[in-house]
Amino acid sequence: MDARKERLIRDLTGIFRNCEGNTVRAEEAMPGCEGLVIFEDPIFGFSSAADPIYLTFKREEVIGSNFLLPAEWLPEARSVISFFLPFTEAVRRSNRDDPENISPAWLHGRIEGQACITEFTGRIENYFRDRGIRTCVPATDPRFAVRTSVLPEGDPKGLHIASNWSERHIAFASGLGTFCLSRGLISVRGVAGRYGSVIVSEEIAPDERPYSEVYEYCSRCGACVRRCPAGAITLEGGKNQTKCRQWMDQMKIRYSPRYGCGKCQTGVPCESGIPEKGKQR
Ligand code: B12
Ligand code: SF4
Ligand code: SF4
Repeated sequence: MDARKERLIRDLTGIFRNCEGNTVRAEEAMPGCEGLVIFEDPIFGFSSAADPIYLTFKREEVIGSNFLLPAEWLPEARSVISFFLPFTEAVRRSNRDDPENISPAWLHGRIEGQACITEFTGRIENYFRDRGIRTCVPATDPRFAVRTSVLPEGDPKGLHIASNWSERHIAFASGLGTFCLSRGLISVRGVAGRYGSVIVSEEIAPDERPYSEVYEYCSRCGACVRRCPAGAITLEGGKNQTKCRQWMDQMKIRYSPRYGCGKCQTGVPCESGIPEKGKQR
């Protein structure tokens, strides 16, 4: 890796370590969660804004025509920085045992964890802007939108839910990991965590994608099928969006003002690493 990129990764990691939102504050903490650290250090992946893979995301079977290319978000776009923030062992462990109830730490990971990502991407933007480089964070851009369409009757996926900037697809393009049966993106640090990204006008050497297949890292062990309380995942059909979303709507009522689930991402062989093929948890 070139020295410039190494220094950039060191700087960005340092920026993350200064994010106050990575620790749950007393005034927002659910019982037992005060001082909880949500994420471990990020891992990064880089891609060229002109990578032809981004054009393929406009195909309806991948994301759809609503997907906006990096240059549609930021006309001067040169590179895309994608990152994965693995949940700490404390967050992951908390959601493993109870098959139906979502742990307070996981709920914090969903809500305060996303707020921490917003803080992190905001600080990354300041870092680049101080150096005269233009940036865009689609996740916090007013143009960000999610489109939902009903698939033809009999399609096991139920709905096609597609945002105009899908963090998992960006991470896939940037060499961070591949999709899996439960539809998460498995990185070398597993599936339990969250993704984010920043588009910049600076040229940064892209990373290679160390895979060739969309679902390469998934062992198809079926553990997520057994874990899902909504019966939303099958080995034959993958994840049914309608069932998952309906379950999530119930969780919004049960845990208001928070929500979340992630049973398919904890207590499974892909929780914190690439699963070994042929092994069950
Ligand atoms: C809408 C949404 C939801 C919806 C729909 C989920 C979904 N999978 O689309 C609901 C409410 C159900 C949901 C639930 C959850 N979500 Co959600 N959600 C999103 C959101 C906002 C947009 C998703 C999106 O745009 N999908 C786009 C569609 C097209 O994706 P897709 O259908 O899965 O894509 C398939 C096709 O592209 C196909 N394909 C076909 N041909 C080809 C060719 C190529 C080259 C490729 C690459 C792919 C491909 O492969 C893909 C996988 O099957 C993202 C944030 C973001 N902006 O990205 C978070 C996000 C996906 N959610 C996330 C999480 C963590 C969750 C939950 C665990 C909730 C929680 N925190 O407790 C659950 C997990 C559900 C699950 N098993 O996936 C994380 C995923 C982290 C990870 N490790 O993968 C994200 C990325 C948020 C984040 N910032 O990290 N979510
Ligand atoms: S639990 Fe097994 S089948 Fe499910 S996503 Fe992980 S590796 Fe794939
Ligand atoms: S988030 Fe929950 S309901 Fe949705 S697929 Fe995963 S385990 Fe099932």
